[in-house]
Amino acid sequence: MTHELKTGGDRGYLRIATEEAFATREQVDAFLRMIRDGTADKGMVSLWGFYAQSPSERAVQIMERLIDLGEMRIAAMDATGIDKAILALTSPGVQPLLDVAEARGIAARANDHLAQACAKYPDRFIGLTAVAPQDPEWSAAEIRRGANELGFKGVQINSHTQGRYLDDPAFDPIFRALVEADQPLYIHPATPPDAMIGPMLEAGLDGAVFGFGVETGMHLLRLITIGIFDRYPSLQIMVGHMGEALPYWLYRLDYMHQAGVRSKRYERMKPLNKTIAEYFRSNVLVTNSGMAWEPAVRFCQQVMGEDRVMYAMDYPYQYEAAEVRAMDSMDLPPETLRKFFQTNAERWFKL
Ligand code: 1DF
Ligand code: MN
Repeated sequence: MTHELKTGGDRGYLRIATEEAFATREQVDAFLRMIRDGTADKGMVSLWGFYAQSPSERAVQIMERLIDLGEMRIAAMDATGIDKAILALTSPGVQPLLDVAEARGIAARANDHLAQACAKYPDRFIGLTAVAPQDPEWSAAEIRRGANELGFKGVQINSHTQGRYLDDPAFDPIFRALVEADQPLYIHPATPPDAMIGPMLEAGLDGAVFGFGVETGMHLLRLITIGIFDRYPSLQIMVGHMGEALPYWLYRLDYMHQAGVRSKRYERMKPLNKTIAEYFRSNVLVTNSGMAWEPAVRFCQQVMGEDRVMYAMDYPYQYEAAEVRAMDSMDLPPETLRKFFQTNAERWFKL
């Protein structure tokens, strides 16, 4: 597994990486200010207290790579054979900001900045719209601006917003705008809110190692069980990290969910039009960000269908040439590999 990594499709497919992060200086400065003035939640202190302040090689290199949307990133993509990157403002976006006007401003300027980079490298960069869910109506308008004026191909929300989840009816304008624009929502992880993070934090398990996935998987389950896809049957929701473990749980989720519905144990748990597993085959898309692991890729393809599993690198957090080679070398038919790396992303992001 030491083949050369080239862009241009020498292996029969382009590589489109679908969960790639950038940051803006003012975003990180806002995080740092919140860490210093005591308004940051525990997760931000843990995550951005590390990346924005640690002198470790990992933190310093990731900060430098996050801020760059120019030649350094293009060179990194060239070196690992990544033809196109689908870029989004890094987690948690502007969602923890308490000053809503500041949150809107930083998100809008990040969107403008990303649009400029996409215009400069139109064959390499594709943008996702950043929003400030603290203001759902503004976010809906920004989704329309992203789709209609900036050329963006979807929207990224970094899980909870100050402990609030998207199944709260207050966020409905965001879903209406998504469906109207016919664009997918990528629910990217964030550190768990203070109400959830305690036992994870004390064990060092709050971040990408585990807490991210648990919290984001729960977020998607909250949306499914409230009936989001019955309300919006055309909506497509993407999650990374091989579905944040939910595909592996589907049998038990459906069994226990149906048992809960029948027994009327919870007021909130209502009958749905489909099983949870069926929604995974009609409305959920997964990427393999952070999970360059053939058994997990094949399992998700088997459970969800091979049209619903896409490649992601998660640059700069997991910039590993060996992982690209491992995914190239999966024991899959050429057409399935092409769907994984290229054509599923083209289809679902409408590239
Ligand atoms: C990390 C990983 C950070 C991912 C991220 O955004 C992120 C990390 C702040 O390793 O701390 O997007 N990730 O998706 O795996
Ligand atoms: Mn990520």
